[in-house]
Amino acid sequence: MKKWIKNVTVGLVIPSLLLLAGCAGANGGQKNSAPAPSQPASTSTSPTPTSNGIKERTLKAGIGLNEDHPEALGLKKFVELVDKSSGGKIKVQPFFAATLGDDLKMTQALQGGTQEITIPSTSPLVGMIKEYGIFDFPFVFNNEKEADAVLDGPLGQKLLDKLPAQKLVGLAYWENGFRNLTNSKHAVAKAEDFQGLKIRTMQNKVHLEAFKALGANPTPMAFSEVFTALESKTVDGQENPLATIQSSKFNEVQKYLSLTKHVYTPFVFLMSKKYWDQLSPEEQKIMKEAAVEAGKYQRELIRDVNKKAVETLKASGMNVNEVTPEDAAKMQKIIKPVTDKFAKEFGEDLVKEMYDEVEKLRKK
Ligand code: KDG
Repeated sequence: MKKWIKNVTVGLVIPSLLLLAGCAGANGGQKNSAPAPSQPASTSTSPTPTSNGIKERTLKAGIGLNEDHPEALGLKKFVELVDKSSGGKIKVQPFFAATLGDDLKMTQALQGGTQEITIPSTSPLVGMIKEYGIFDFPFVFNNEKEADAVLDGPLGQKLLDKLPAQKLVGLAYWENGFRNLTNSKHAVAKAEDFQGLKIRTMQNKVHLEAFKALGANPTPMAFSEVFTALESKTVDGQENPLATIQSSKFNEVQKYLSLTKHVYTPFVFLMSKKYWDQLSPEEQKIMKEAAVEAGKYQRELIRDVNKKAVETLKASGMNVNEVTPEDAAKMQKIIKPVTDKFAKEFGEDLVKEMYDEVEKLRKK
């Protein structure tokens, strides 16, 4: 090869390889990569392009939970990381406690391009991406490790890959966690104890039908309305992870906490696809890396909070009860016709893949 051709080839190939390596590295330990970085759209409203592909930008990120919840602290970490790796050029403004709207409203704002980031539970997204409903099946995971392995593995990625068709980009899974029941009437330890209880559920048909099968009277409602509904006794109870029960002060309006751990809910870190497509590959890498990194921090934090929460909630006057594995198995049996029905709707192969993966993990 003539020397000048060789030099040009090396000059072109090496930077491209470095860029590709950088993007692959952007996935961190998680395999849930975002779609391939795309070129910035010419319509970008953001000013001052710089030589390293990072523009000055301001983004809005909203969540439904309070500012002291680990999800909020994870979001604050994301803000810091993005600020640092963009050299102070990209500013993310965080909004807590549903000030920008509930999970559904914010996700729709992302689709419309009027908000850039939200981190909802996967459950309210089921109307858009039905397959996310598999994570609403009760008693699938025994612990957080199993959930991490499935979410950060091929199945979690398969579901993230469905988001761009809905004008969304998923950058990482964070943890909402195992949900537990609270109510103002009585302790719930057995399947029969659900009978007649008016329970607020997320806006999700698996949750709705599962609680109906148990004999409860479920009402779907946005999270931001739950405290008032409990306080005014419009509903008797609700179900959420311990960190949320504590942060949202449900203990002030609920006497009984039953450690049902009936389902594990993931959070999914979403960005508006409209906005993502305006970002340079360097900016996309910054976002992806920060979402994954902040997610690792958030998972650790929430697990720590959950460990201490039972004692704190007890000390605040809540009556706390456990549910035996035998009683949990009875509840699961009652709900089985519901999950069988939804498995057909969401994809039996996908459901099988989830259970097979969990089985494999348990054999390790
Ligand atoms: O910010 C996330 C919350 O809005 C949310 O998803 C809470 O699990 C939740 C629920 O019960 O609605």
